[in-house]
Amino acid sequence: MRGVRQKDGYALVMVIWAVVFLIIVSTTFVISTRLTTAMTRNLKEKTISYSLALRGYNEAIKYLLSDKDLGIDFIDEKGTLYLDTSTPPLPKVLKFEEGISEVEIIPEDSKVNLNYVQPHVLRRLFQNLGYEPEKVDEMVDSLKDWIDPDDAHRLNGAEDEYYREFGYTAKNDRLDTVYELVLIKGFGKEVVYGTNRRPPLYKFVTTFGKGGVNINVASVATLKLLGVTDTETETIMSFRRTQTGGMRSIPSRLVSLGFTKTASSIFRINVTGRYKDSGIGYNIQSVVKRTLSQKGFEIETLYWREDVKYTYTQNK
Ligand SMILES: [Ca+2]
Ligand SMILES: [Ca+2]
Repeated sequence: MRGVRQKDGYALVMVIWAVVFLIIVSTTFVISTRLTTAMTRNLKEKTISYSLALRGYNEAIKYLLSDKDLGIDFIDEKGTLYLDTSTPPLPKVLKFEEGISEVEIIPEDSKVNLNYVQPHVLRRLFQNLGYEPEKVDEMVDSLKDWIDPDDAHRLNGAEDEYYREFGYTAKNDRLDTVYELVLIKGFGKEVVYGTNRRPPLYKFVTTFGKGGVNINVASVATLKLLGVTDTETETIMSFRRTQTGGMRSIPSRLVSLGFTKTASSIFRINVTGRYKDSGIGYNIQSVVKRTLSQKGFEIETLYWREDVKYTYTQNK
């Protein structure tokens, strides 16, 4: 009798273990099914958002190619880009059946070119951003030393012997991105990204293209930072509002402040595709160079970056 009972007990334990095992397996199955469903949904939303971003990007390129006036590109008070006076601007939000594409086109020569700027223009920019004269000297000299090929530092600049302490050397070449500034003596994160007291430098400078600023696409803030007076700014803005769509020739006083162009060739395209209200945005940042060839315009991609942005998570 005792042997039989032991046998029963053993069977019972086995049954309990089997039940526990089944519960574990089925729960895991439910959880993983839920996860897979969520992942599949995310993937679908991500893919459609990506295609919406690409469609927005293509519209931006098509828009740049539709320019009828090569002598001029201008922005209005709100920062909207116009290629000429007859072509309407590209809408900021393009609507498609599956969702939207938010498109922003920024001429890179609306900003000061760190690689080609004249020292006196750079000096004025730093002064008007509110930096003390000694700091301005340090920033201007250090940037020039960072770029120039030699190893002899300027009075307030820095070369390898200064940077070695931090584990790197001077670049001795042009900057590829504005964020590189944080490596240079006198700059650092506070200058590049701004503080409560000062605006971020990166918004007013670029590393793309060559030469000076386009007088017709510079923002009011940039005009002011480069030393343009309020009266001059009013004149510049009134040109943009009239039939001419900006200045065709630049007064010498404004040329001396760093404004040397009336049309643009390098554009930053910032697009975000959004599948309905999924909360997933696919962002593409690109910089393109537009040149005129015998066949018409040519577009060259200088920079390309993609990011998926999850703005919120919501179970549906
Ligand atoms: Ca144009
Ligand atoms: Ca150097």
